[in-house]
Amino acid sequence: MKLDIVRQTDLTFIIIVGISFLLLALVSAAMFYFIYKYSRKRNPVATDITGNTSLEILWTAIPLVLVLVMFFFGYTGFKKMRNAPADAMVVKVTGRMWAWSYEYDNGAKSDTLYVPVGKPVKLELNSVDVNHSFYVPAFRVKEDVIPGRKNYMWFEPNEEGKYNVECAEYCGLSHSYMLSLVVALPQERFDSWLANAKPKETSSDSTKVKDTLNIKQDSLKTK
Ligand SMILES: [Cu+2]
Repeated sequence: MKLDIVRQTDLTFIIIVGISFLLLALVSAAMFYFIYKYSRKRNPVATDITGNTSLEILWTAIPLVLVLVMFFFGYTGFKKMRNAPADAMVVKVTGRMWAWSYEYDNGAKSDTLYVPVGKPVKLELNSVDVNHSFYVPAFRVKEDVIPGRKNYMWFEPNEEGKYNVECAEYCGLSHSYMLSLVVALPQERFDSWLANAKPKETSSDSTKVKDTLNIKQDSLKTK
């Protein structure tokens, strides 16, 4: 089953793209019709066209309704995305060049985000260096992660599985490697994972990679 926010985001997208295509078709059809009707061959002397009040009203009213429809879907979806349920589980997310790390309320740390299925999760987003953007395409959520500024997002996975996390804000040399995973587990399996998870730094491998990259970055700076 699709998540509420996923359904609403996709619907909003389809409505806006649908309206755009409809307008493209109408404008193109009118253009070709006028090219035909008012070509020099059929209409050698330019026709003097003056205002048309009912047309003016029509092409003001219809776009107004269309814009209000788009605003309605956009705003109701946005409001849902910005209002995390009060009982959400809070996880602190830290973005750095070039990895994500997660900290749970018992102090456990990981570089994969483990969450229980069927429970809202609120992520508190923070960056220690430059601007990043936390993006989980499967849940249709994306938020800027800015140093010195608190930001948040929430979602509620309703199916067990692995979901990609990407950085959606170009943040330096290895931006494209700034990938991670959301792993949604059944509640009991999540509980036992959390109970066994130790407060530790992200895995030594990724630290090693980061160190090499930092050296490269530093040597670039000195040039
Ligand atoms: Cu980034």
